[in-house]
Amino acid sequence: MKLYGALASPYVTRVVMLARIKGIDLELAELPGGSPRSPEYVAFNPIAKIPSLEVDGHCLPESEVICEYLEEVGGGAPGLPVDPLERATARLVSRIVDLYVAPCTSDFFRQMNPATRDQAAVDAATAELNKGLGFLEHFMGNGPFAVGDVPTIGDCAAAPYLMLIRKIVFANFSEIADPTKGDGRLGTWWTAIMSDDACRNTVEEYGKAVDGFMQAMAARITAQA
Ligand SMILES: N[C@@H](CCC(=O)N[C@@H](CS)C(=O)NCC(=O)O)C(=O)O
Repeated sequence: MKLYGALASPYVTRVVMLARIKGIDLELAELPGGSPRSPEYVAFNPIAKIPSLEVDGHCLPESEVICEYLEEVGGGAPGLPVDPLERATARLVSRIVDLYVAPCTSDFFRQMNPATRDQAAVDAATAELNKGLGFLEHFMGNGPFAVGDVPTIGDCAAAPYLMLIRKIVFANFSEIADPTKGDGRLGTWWTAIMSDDACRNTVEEYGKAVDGFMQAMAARITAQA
C-alpha cells in the first residue's frame, strides 16, 4: 500500500493522521510525473488530485474513502466508535468539513492581498465559514474529541482544515474570531487535538507546510506591489 501525496494538502494530512493513530505504516510516495496533472499520474488517477492510495495496483482516490478503507483493513486503534450513532457522528463531522467548511476557505485565498481585497467577498466568505464552523460545534459529540475521548476519522478530517483556517483566515483577517482559541466546543476540541501526540505532530507538520506556502504567497504579493 502506497499513499500518493504530500503533507502540504489537508486531504493527504487527514489520511496520514488516521494511519498514525491506527499505527499503520503507510509509505508516502512521490507522484508519478511529479504533479497531480502529469500524464503519468492522471493515467493512474484520472481525478488528478491527491491523495490516492495504491492497493495492489488499484487506485483508491478521495481522502474520506481512503480513511474508511484503512479503517476496514488496517487493524490497530479504531478510527470509528463502536456505537452506530457515534460512528455516524464521526462521519458527519468529516462530511461537514468537506461540504460546508472547505469550500469557503478558498474564497479567503483570493482576498489575501489587503491592497486588492474585496470586503464584500470577505464578508460573504466569513458568513459561510461561521455557518460551517457552527455546524461542527452543533453536531460534534460530547468530546473532548469530535466524538468521545479518542480521535476518530472526524478529527482527522477537521484538524488539518482548522489548522489551515487558523493560518489563512484567523491570522490574516483579524476581525474574524478564532473559535479554536475560545472555551466553546471548538476550543475544547482543539485542546484535545493538541494533547494527542499523533494528532498534534501531524497537524503541526501540516502547519509548517502551510507556513511555507504562505511565505511564497507573501513574496509574490510583494513582487507584484
Ligand atoms: N475530495 C478530495 C479533494 C482532494 C484535493 O482537492 N486535493 C488537492 C490538493 S489539497 C489537489 O490535489 N488538487 C489538484 C492540484 O493541485 O492540481 C479528497 O478528499 O481527497
